[in-house]
Amino acid sequence: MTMKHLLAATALVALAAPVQAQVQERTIRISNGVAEDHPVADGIEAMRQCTDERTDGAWTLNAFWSSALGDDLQATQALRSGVQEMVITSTSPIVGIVPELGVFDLPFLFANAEEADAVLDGEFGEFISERMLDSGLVNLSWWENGFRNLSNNVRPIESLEDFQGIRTRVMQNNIFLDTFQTLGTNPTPMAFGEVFTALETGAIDAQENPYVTIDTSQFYEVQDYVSATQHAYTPFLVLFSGPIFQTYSEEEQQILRDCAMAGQSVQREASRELAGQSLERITEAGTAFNEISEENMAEIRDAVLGVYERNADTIGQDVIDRVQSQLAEIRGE
Ligand code: KDG
Repeated sequence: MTMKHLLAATALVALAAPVQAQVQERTIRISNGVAEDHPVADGIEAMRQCTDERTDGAWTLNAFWSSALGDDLQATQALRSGVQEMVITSTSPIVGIVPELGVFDLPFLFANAEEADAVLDGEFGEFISERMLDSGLVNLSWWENGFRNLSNNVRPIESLEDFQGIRTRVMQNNIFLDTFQTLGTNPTPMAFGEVFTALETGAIDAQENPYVTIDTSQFYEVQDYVSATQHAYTPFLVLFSGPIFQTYSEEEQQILRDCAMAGQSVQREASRELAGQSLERITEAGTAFNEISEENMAEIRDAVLGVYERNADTIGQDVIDRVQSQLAEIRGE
């Protein structure tokens, strides 16, 4: 090789090097409490296809299921200290870290999934994600967990009275604790990974989750009744470790954000499609399902109105006002 060729080759390498350095080999571990057949897996698969394309296969996304890497709270703390990359968790188990997230635990906040999408994908979702940055958490996207419904082994829940005395697992979250105490149940906070066994052994009578989770975590096998209480919509956060995020190049950070959004549409669609099928599977397995009359739902809604006021200081009254004003706008009020 002549000197001229050598210089040309060196210049090429020099030119190529910074580009190369923008995207490095990465292994990203994703912790999930839900099981592998939950629609979150569809979202992760879409995200993986996207990162494969954008990084030319330089990234490996490894998903762990059924709390194999610890419960949601432990996994989220591991993100904050920079020892793990990702967790997909419901907002509720981590309100101790970001109290503003408690806004999504308020009973009957959203009337339907369209409202939830509009709020989460709009100004309010952005505002909450920004608040999370201070806690070392980067929310890449809002995915769907779904409307939550109560299942139990005592009786079908058809009215406010029916909640009385039922030993109910709630998430580790004071707002859920307040809601279910107010409804008259006997609530016990517990991590998601312990719920199946607690139901199976009879340590508790009830739990509350979307149909998709009742199906994919097989709670229906150890529950006699599922009632359409639809009492809360607690979204999924697609969280990335703040300390690790900072070590990624700008291009890599953008890939993460774009690919989590690519996963969002697939995950939400899969979740909505599966909800009906899940309910069918639950009832086919012999678990009785019931809706609640409009009149009785109104009574249940009224009973928990005080939860908003009692938890306003913790969540922040400004945060509650903000979401309610966005909802009023969406509802054309
Ligand atoms: O990891 C799965 C959980 O984040 C989610 O399903 C939480 O809804 C939840 C529950 O009941 O704990």
